[in-house]
Amino acid sequence: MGIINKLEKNARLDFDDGLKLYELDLFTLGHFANLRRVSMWGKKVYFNINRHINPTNICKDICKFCAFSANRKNPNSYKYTKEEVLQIAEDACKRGIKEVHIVSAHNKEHDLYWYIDIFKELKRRFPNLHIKAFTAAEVHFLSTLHNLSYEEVLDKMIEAGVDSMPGGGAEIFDEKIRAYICKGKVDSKNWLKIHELWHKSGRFSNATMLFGHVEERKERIEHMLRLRDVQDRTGGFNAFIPLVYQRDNNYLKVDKFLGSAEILKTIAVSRLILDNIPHIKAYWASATLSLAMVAQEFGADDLDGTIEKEAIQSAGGAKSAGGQALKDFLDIIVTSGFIPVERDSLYNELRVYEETDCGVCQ
Ligand code: V47
Repeated sequence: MGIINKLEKNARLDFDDGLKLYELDLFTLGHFANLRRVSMWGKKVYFNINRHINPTNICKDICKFCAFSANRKNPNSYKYTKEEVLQIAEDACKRGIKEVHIVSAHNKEHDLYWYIDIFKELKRRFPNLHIKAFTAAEVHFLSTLHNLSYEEVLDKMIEAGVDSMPGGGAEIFDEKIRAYICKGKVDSKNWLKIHELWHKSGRFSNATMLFGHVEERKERIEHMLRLRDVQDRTGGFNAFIPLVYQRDNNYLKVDKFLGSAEILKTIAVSRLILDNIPHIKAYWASATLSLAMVAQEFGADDLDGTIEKEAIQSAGGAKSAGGQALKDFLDIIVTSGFIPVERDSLYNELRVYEETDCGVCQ
């Protein structure tokens, strides 16, 4: 069956189909991805009101693509105290944030019990605050540090009040590329295993893919297919987040850099291949807000959140350090012909905005 035929029949796509999708012209591909997106979410664009907290940038690993961790290119190392993390969260809660997204560098001075104290205290003070914490790479690091199984680390996270896991640390699953860009980090099998175990405990997580560096289309497709396999078994991934590689201040030498068309194609391909993951997030901090908004016509249905302070993409050159004002989300969503929907971390709808709620319409 030809690729267009398969798309028209909503047939499940395989690896070769993924390559063929990329060969389609941007608008044909976008048309099919948008049909799929509209059939699932209509004209809704999801976002949440959240705060990112990165307690330290002192890392035992040196991922070549990472500009956030302290190294020769980023001499500004930092390490928050527990009280500082709690204070940041408390201030953010006063401003109405509903989720803290806590991820960190791999630093043995901030061990599992250091974080557990923070999670427990956060839940004590703010029982309704959603704690999204620890990438699978951190779970792997902490399990090695304490000689605990993954299950034991995950159980301790649950006991301390962690609600969901973010999708970071996935990078690109291809092991040859991993060995080159992030040697020493959790391998792809274990990244997937940790999420599968988390899902089996009845909880949800997200999955990222870092693209636009040394990988090729075939590795992106393989990455998506491996996620789809896990999702067939667990149903625990809420969102797929293709992260656009930021090129500044790191050790990865990349001559070519991706144009918008390839970014949009990758988002569209992910919508079509990942037929079992409900949401595709065009992460504004890595794609820019305007391209993330265009991506809503190419399969994405989510922008991520207001973030308040963004440290990872911005270290690599993105203009995301100060987060995003809610008003800007609302205005750009409405002027693009979509409906802004504030969601919680698990995609329950909290508020569907009417045009008259938004500054642009007043
Ligand atoms: O895992 C590091 C990536 C990720 C660079 O789950 C880079 O909802 C681009 O995972 N260029 C952390 N990306 C961010 C992340 C995330 C973000 C938003 C929402 C969610 C979610 C997860 O950032 C890391 C790594 O893959 N990263 N360096 C860079 N130069």
